[in-house]
Amino acid sequence: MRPPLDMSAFAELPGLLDELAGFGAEEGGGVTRLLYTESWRAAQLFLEERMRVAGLETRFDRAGNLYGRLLGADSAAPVVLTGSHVDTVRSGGRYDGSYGVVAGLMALAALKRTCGAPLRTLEVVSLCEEEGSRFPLAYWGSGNATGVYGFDDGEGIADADGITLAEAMRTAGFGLETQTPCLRRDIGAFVELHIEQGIVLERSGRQIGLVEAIVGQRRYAVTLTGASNHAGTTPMSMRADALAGAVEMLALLETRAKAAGDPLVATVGRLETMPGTPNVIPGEVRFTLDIRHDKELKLESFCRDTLAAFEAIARSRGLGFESRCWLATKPTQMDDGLTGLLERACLARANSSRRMVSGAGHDAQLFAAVCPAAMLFVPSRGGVSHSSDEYSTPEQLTEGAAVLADCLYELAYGQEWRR
Ligand code: HGY
Ligand code: MN
Ligand code: MN
Repeated sequence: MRPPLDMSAFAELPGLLDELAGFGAEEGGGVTRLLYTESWRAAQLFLEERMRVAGLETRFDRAGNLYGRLLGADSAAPVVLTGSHVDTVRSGGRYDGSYGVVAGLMALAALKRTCGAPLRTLEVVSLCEEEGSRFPLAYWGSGNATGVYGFDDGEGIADADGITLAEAMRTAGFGLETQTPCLRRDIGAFVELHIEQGIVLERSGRQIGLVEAIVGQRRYAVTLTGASNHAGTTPMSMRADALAGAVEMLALLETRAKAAGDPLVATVGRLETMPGTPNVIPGEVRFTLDIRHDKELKLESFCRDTLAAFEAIARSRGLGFESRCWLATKPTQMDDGLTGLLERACLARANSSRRMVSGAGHDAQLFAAVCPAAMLFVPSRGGVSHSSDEYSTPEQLTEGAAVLADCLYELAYGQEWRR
């Protein structure tokens, strides 16, 4: 496998990521770029301009997914797609998602400059709402592209301020009948480059992670209903304290998750108490659950038994209990053939690599249902992500981009179609 590009093709990559991080940048160094907000829209327009300057054909689909295309000689052949997302978690880092979009953009630009038009069309995509950090739904962009979501699925979904996804989409200039439909039936392969967001590569001293599988995950919205009452005059024996119930549940969740052992993880990322006043017993508590495992049956049984235990706690305290699952993705295998191609690209560049499971969810999970999909990782310093401390070195970022470009070259310029 002859690498078509040398590393100098990606020299600008770290700088471009820093520029992109300017959209939604916060004082403390984090980035908050939520779907359909002004900073998200500005980031997409910035990328569209960079794609256009690189000589790619650009287009948005109706959801706001941004594509850059390098048309292939055989326009009927399946499209080779790379990309990721530029929406972030609140106060997130500058590499999660953005790295795969910018590296993909630079790989297509460099392949165009160096190798001309490909045999098969090559595209890079910046997908919408991978995180699910503004709306209670994740993978909105890749879900629309792969048919998991229909366009009306955005109705009735609202953010914390009560703005619906459909309204926000229209405010950002998308969601119009006249715009390009989202569903793609022409994708032959999807390869996503991403930071690892974990500590495995750093601990094992490897440069590239070859993802064999991505964990399954369930996300829930839980509501506990008790009775708001006076903090001074209500005896402890007469309370229906929703927060005390939540505290007991969260302690049990941690005990159960530790007892289940790795790779099961369970997280309560958000908890709100109402009315949230120091001298009022909380009458209502809402919290989120994020539970993951790489085995579907174990994930299913842990969620089922944990929610049953929560209901028992609620009953014992005279609390109302309601849980709604708003995200359920199954553990997903990546394509062996594509992963082997990535492995050979690492060997050709003498990059050390290792196969691994991803504890983070990714858009590649959605594409894997409709075409061969693969992922490669570069190390995250200290395994930190979803934080302003998220960091990968310029060498790590450019090494990953070069291996991605090698793989895209084989798939789009190679004589025979590799699966
Ligand atoms: O939460 C995740 O797994 C990913 O960062 N969306
Ligand atoms: Mn993320
Ligand atoms: Mn991500």
